[in-house]
Amino acid sequence: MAAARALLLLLAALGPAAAVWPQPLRQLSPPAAARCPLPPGRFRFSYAAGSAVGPGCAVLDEAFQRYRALIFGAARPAGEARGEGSGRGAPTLFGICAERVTVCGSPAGLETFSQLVGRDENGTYYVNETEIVDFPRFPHRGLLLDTSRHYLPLKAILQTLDVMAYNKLNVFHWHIVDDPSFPYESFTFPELSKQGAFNAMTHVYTASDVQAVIEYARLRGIRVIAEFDTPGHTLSWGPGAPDLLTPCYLGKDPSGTYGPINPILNSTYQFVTSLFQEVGAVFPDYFLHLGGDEVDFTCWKSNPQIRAFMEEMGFGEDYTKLESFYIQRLLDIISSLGKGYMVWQEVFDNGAKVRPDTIIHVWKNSPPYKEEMANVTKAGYRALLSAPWYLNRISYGQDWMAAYQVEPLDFTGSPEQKDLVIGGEACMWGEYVDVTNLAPRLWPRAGAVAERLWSNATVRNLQDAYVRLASFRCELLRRGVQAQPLFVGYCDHEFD
Ligand code: CP6
Repeated sequence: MAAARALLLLLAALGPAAAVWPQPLRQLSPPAAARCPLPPGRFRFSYAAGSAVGPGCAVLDEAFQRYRALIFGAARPAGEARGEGSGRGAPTLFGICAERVTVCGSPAGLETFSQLVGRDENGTYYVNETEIVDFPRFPHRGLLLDTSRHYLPLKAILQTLDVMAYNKLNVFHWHIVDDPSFPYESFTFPELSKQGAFNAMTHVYTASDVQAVIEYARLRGIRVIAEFDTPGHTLSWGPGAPDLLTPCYLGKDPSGTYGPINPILNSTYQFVTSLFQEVGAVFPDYFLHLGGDEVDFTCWKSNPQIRAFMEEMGFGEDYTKLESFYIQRLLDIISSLGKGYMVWQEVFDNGAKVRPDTIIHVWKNSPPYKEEMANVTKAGYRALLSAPWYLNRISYGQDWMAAYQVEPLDFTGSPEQKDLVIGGEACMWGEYVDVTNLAPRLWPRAGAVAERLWSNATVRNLQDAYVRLASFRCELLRRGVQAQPLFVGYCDHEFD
């Protein structure tokens, strides 16, 4: 794994070790660890003397401010709003221990530190002496939100990004549009949201909303990968994009309903070129998610022009060939825009020729996902796992445990194949989720996925995880996140 990506957190902070979620790579606490009080008025974060970054690094400068507020509450003593982290290597004094908290790298280290801070009976903040070296197991630790089945207000997305950062999740997969609604406000094709959003005034993401999400995520060490799923899952695109969708037929006549994107018209490819040109520029991440899942062939089969095209191309009755014909052209368009792509597993299953750096997103259980992971990596592609992590699915009891017990590399394959697994994503599909139940359905269950993707494979003891996750969930409540309970019990701050 690239050294540049290393997250190093060294805490020579001054009792029993606090539990951290997700569990760090190494955490050493001396048997007789000293307890160091943290007086809010005197505490400072600073850059380590040998740190590669220093004051002016917006990601860390701003993280210092946020974590001060998270640890001590928003109120800060007069005159110290500025100057956090202002001196490179300046001694950061807190309390009698006169120790220093030093951070090089990502805001994930600050998150770990914040979880080590406790508060005693007298209200004094403290940390116990402990040394932590930490690094993620997988580089891609994602969360998918679906803003098409239900529109999620900007605030709910930003709060989710906060909680992702608390869990050290680092990829926000924004499944922004789908069949039910098109909330993305396109400047190239404004009609798409004007006619495809639930409400074109109130239920849209404007250019400035999208920028706000991207910047908010960036400051928390999170990448934003947008998904514009085609050729299926596009019904909401139809009203704002004449001739884009396939007209379905009933006998010899159009039925008035529409199917997937029409793959046989040149105008289709002109449209997707322009749309993805825009989307590729708006979302700075190298990767776009192109979807490609669940294409229903019924409408294509009913349409005489499509059938004539199938005949002409020699596709016979195999509509997966037509699907691949579309995907192939789409992938070439995305490549020509200088972007990389992720796709749902059907694109691979149907044999489309994809670029070697393509990421195949495994979501189905037929074939069993372990077989699919083996097949994808055997073919030399990078794999991303979601099949066991559909958090929109709920069941009575402690269902976080099933998500936690998944082992992404538990499939038949060589070490080289295992190296191609870049991580996974928890998915929150939106059919039954809106702003009222998003947070409790996500948290702390997505935390189980976060630890599986961050911590060592050997970290899988359920009793131990239960204790740490229950305490982390109480910390989420303290931070204002409506995270649901794991089981019977209480939190100190549950009514705050
Ligand atoms: N929407 C899109 C969905 C799903 C997928 N793609 C989905 C399928 C099955 C379940 C949950 C979600 N709602 N565009 C599959 C990737 Cl159980």
